[in-house]
Amino acid sequence: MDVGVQGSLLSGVDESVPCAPAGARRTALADGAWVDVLPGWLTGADALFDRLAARVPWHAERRRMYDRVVDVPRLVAYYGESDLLPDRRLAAALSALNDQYAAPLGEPLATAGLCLYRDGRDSVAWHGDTIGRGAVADTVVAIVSLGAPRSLLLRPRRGGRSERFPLGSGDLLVMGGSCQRTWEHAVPKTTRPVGPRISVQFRPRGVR
Ligand SMILES: O=C(O)CCC(=O)C(=O)O
Repeated sequence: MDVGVQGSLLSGVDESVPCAPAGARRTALADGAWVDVLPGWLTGADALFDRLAARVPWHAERRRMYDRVVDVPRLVAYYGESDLLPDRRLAAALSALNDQYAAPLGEPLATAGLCLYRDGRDSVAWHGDTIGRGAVADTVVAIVSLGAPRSLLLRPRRGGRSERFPLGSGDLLVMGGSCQRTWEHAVPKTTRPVGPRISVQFRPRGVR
């Protein structure tokens, strides 16, 4: 028997292969953008969180902000399309997502960006994934959230009210259509005492 499966059965953690997220609920946003949400899509999410927290070569980044260089408030790791993902459940998740989204998108999700938010002081500022296809054409970015709950916010670039999507461990959120070029997303800081969260973002080749 597969040692990993045996281990997960013994520990009572359900690490079954995720199904294509056909039951995700789609919210149509303005300007041709949409968001699919499927709470609790990935079972065994806390066990996966623990493995990724320990195993992934997390690193800090620094960015120029005007005349200063500042720490990016989260740890990151990136797996390109020919890199081995750090856990086979991520490979299974990617495959299940492609069962759902690759055909309408016309290409597979291929890369995985990982962020580790150590606590509520870590965040990602308003942005769209506008490198590559996301700048000029519709695309898909699928996010699996692991660990502590945080909210992902979306706001239209042309102005207007933001939409809040609370994400818990194992939840799936997929941004599609024109979302990357007509809307921006962020995970704001919070003063609430929250534990660490890992976000796994699957994207098509070239989209960042
Ligand atoms: O934390 C998240 O789920 C979003 C991360 C994100 O938007 C990014 O890293 O570009």
